[in-house]
Amino acid sequence: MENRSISFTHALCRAPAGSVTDGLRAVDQGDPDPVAFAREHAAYVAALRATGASVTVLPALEEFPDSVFIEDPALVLNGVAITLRPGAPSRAGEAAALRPDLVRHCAGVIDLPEGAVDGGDILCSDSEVMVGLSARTDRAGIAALRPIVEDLGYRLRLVETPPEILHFKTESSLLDPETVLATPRLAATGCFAGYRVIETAEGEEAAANAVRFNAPVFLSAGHPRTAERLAQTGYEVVELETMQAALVDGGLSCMSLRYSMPDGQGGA
Ligand code: CIR
Repeated sequence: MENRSISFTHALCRAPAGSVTDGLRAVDQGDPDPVAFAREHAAYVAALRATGASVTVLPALEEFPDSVFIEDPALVLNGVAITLRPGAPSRAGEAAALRPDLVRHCAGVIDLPEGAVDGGDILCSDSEVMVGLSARTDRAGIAALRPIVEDLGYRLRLVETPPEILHFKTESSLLDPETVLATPRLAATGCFAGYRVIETAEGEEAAANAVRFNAPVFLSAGHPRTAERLAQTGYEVVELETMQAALVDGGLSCMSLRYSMPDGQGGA
């Protein structure tokens, strides 16, 4: 399917749990407020739906404080779900908890057999799946993922995530099949050779975790110069609040699993 990396018929989201106050974070800047988080999340879901996609919101999982970040335990390619192996011990059980929903909604489910891979380290274009080595994603996981991805018709490319970055996609996102939005520090590694790269404006690095979902690019609010750059390049920019997610190192891409199903399938 053309533009399969930016055109989606479906998304799965998970409501934030009250326990999101215990979510993992590199630097403590205070706990998120579950009520405000739920409000931000509802606006996010509404924005995805406004593009015409069918969006299912799964119930909160109190036993997994970070489970609102549903991108990390799975990846869906060509309608087929791959359960991943989140690298943080407190998140390891999220893939098994999500699996029955993937069976219900997707064309098939394949389990990553070994290693560690977080979905936040995976950036997909139409033809390739870039997977960033990180504190959460290891070589064994990437090696196990490679044949699965290749069977689904993509190339897999291992890339390095600079050590101070949580996930590869914390500092990058796909704007269209040939264009990436990235922080200058990630772009400087050269990992996006062959892509057009638009860099976030100085001091607006947190804008790099954007989401192209059908027509719009969803951008974290409060990054006006990056928003302007994207608008001037011709993208339809829609800003969304991410203050609560940011307190636990989350952003826009982390809060949905985006995929497409042939007419009449999926979204059960
Ligand atoms: C974690 O550390 O796992 C969560 N607090 C944040 C996960 C963000 N997910 C993502 O970037 N894909």
